[in-house]
Amino acid sequence: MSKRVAVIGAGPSGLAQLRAFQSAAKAGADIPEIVCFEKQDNWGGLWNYTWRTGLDEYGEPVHCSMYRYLWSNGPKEGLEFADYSFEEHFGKQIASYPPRAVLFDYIQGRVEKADVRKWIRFRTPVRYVEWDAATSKFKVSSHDLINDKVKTEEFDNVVCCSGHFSTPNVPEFDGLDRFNGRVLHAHDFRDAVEFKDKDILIIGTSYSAEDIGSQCWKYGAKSITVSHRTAAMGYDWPDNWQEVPLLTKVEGNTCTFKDGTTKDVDAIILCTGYQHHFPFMAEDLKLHTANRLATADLYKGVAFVNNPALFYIGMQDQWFTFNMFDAQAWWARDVIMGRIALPDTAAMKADVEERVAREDANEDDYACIRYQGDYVKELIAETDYPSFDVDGANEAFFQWKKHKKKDIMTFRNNSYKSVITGTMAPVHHTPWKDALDDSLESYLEN
Ligand code: FAD
Ligand code: NA7
Repeated sequence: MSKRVAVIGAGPSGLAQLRAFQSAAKAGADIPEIVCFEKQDNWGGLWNYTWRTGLDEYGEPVHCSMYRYLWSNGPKEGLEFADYSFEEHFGKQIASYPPRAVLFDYIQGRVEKADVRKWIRFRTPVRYVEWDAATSKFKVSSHDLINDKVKTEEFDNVVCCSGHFSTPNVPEFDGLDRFNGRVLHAHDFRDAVEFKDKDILIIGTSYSAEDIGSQCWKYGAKSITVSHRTAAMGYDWPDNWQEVPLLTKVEGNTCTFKDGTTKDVDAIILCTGYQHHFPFMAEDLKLHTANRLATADLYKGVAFVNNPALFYIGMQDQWFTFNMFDAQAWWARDVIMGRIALPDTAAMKADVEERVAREDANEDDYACIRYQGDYVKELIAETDYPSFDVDGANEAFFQWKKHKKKDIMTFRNNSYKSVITGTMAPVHHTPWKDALDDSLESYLEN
């Protein structure tokens, strides 16, 4: 096949795309030439941890938003690859909420086995992507940072897998510029030990707020105050944890909230989410969407409606992650290889609208989980991605939500059944709150 395909990013989504093409080649298909551009020096995306914040050694924005001691925030049974089980990778079943290093190892195992590292140009950020109507090809400019060389090449397709939890959304609050403590966004949070014995204020109520607060609690923060814009999280928090309305002003170390109450704090952590940010895309190729399950402008959540030679993987808000990226990557592969035909623009736009309306009708998180599970089912039914028990994965998420509601500081001590191998995960040897060593070696001691 004479086609050339550019994949932007070698995180879980980009690696899913590489594995999708490799699996077709292994089955005897003639596949396009694949070039994957990755700005970091290794694969794994957000799971590739660095202590760095701000700019890296080349002056590039640091991609990593993960931190030390991060454990999976959902059960691994909800994300397991259908073509590469945890048991295949580790040689045994492991507990359900692995720390970052363990999941990184698992992600890496599949692509090492597939031998796709040779397709990746590391330390090579994509600088610009534009469509050339005259040739019906993309022009992709990338920067080889090590040799400081920029080059422009032609591609038939582009698959954008650059992630959307790396460029922070940073709101302003009155008085932050005069706060007598540290202000940071979750993107720059690295080590909860820094906040031992401190009073901290967290803004936001989603995953980052819940988990960074829990980390700080686990590693000895004096108190945690969480400020919400819309609604409190409402878990049964430990005694030194309180939920308050939105921050209205900061004077010295004193924070005032919408209900007039105040709290003196040492640090403010803005867990206020991220932006879909594609500075390297020409304006007519740029995805503009909120962080939601039904993204704007993507047919089947993947093909860019305004130019369906371009695909975006993993741009949804996520209950399902690795296995959903796989479903999307297999589907994009099959469009690129001519196995799936796209409808006309009007039909693609109608598909987007229908997904948005259906998401808007979801009444609660349980409906949202089913919605995303149905989406995964829909895509895998159209490709040869190994079918798996998506309802079983939904069930793991339902159990997870119930376990969180029961006790937010012990939910990670539970275990669930693999939907790929059918085996039950062991209970971890140490409860999460007492497990201070998050290394792979320690986790696998079970
Ligand atoms: P990313 O992992 O963000 O990877 C994108 C890649 O693209 C990066 O390697 C980046 O360097 C590269 N890139 C970006 N721009 C360019 C460019 N211009 N040129 C070249 N390369 C580029 N998910 C779970 O399933 N479980 C969890 O417990 C979990 N915890 C999380 C905790 C945090 C703090 C965050 C932020 C996210 C978490 N996630 C979790 C969700 C996470 O989004 C996915 O697990 C996954 O990392 C998304 O993969 P991705 O490949 O789409 O994006
Ligand atoms: P999310 O899930 O996008 O949540 C962002 C949170 O930030 C959410 O609670 C928002 O409140 C809040 N927010 C956003 N802007 C503001 C302002 N201006 N003021 C107050 N609060 C605000 O991001 P996360 O970082 O938690 O999670 C991202 C991923 O990281 C996730 O997939 C995990 O796996 C890990 P709202 O409810 O909109 O009022």
